Amino acid sequence: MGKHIFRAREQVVKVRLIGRLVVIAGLVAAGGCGMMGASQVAPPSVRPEAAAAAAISALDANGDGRLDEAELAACASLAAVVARWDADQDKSLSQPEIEAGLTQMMGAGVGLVGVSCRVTRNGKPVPNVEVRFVPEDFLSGVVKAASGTTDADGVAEVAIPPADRPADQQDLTLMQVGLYRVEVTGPGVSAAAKPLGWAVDPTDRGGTNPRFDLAKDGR
Ligand SMILES: [Ca+2]
Ligand SMILES: [Ca+2]
Repeated sequence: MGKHIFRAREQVVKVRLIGRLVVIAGLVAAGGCGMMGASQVAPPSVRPEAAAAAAISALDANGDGRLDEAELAACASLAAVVARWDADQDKSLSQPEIEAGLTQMMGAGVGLVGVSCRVTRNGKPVPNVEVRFVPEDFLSGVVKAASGTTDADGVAEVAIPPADRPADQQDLTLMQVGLYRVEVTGPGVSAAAKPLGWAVDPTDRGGTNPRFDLAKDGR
């Protein structure tokens, strides 16, 4: 637990330094580092045990109780966290591993996060496309969808609708912690392309800002 808190706090410091993390709730309890946000927004009320069970139920095609590489191909956000969540290193995610990962992710106490999503094709920015982050089905109803449009640099600030943001944060682009499939739509992007995926996870040392290159899978 102490390690998880340390990692979360380290990430928080890192994110704050680049001005991306705006609201922190629950860190008083988790890390004792004091009130850091103007208002408190709780993490989404995800129940890790139920969400992990729902993920296995939906994705475990061969019924062995865990999600292997082939099964994870249907869920890009879980595929993106295998390296960190696969505790027994069998290249599969079991229900307890998913539950533990979600518990850690939500346990960081972060309500809303600023996420910059960069879209490129062969390394070049793709402007004017919409990136839509849709919560995975096993988190739907709890985690809200978020979206943004890429600028000339191919960067979209991804946010939930203003109506879902606190009154004092209407001018900030923020979204919730969670696992998302990412739909990229716009001129020149194949509508039939398989969704990408991303975990908005404040405990990920790699950060919360994804980068997608559309050429990688032939989009
Ligand atoms: Ca399986
Ligand atoms: Ca495993």
